[in-house]
Amino acid sequence: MASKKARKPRRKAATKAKKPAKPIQLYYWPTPNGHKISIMLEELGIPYEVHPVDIGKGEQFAPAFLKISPNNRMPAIVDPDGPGGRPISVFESGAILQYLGRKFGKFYPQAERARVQVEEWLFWQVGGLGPMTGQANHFNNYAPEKIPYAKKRYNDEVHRLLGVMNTRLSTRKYLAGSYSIADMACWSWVLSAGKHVPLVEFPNVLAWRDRVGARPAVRRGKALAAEMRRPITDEERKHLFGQRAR
Ligand SMILES: N[C@@H](CCC(=O)N[C@@H](CS)C(=O)NCC(=O)O)C(=O)O
Repeated sequence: MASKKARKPRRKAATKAKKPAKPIQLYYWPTPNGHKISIMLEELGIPYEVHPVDIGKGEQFAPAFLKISPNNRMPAIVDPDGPGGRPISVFESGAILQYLGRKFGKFYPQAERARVQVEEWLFWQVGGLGPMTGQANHFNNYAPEKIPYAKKRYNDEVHRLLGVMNTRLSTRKYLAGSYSIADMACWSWVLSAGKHVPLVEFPNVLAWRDRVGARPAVRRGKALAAEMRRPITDEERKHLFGQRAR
């Protein structure tokens, strides 16, 4: 379970959006899925408290965390000041980004045409770039057996997805026109994808990676609790791999 010691809320730049009375509670570990939300919170400039969920130690299975995130995955949030002034918990990074975007009216446009574009690229990340890069990472780095077919299948798919993104970014600076939650969702995953596929083949993606990565909030979001990351031990593999229904 996440540490009982929540970190102090971080000071944020002023924003015109309405500020919550109470900090958002972020259940987090420094991985690409976690970064999506730490980046968004930094971009919003709102106070939040971090509860580390050490997935190597199996803290994602703690009953108290499962009440918030029944899929035993981080990230998750609790907004103590949810709809009707009552707390609300949200799991799944895409749903969290949409919730925060709606609540604070930033990085998630209301106009339907613009919103649809953001959602297309957000779901493209959640259903494609993230899982496929995750599988490439698994078969390239963690699978106990070396399976050339699996490596090729997922490396190829990551390559294909980066090609799609490269074409999209040939006519615009950001995935959905203006900088949005779709860019935040994809950014850390593109860093990860670059470990499996040479990004130099995708110059528009590279330029976008650097453009987004130059944003101070993105840097802060990526750096959040980075010191907690460590190589996975054999004991930790048991928590992370081979999970079945309990
Ligand atoms: N679809 C989920 C995926 C989240 C996810 O896979 N989180 C990983 C870390 S990047 C996790 O919590 N893993 C714990 C586990 O495998 O038990 C989301 O987008 O929030």
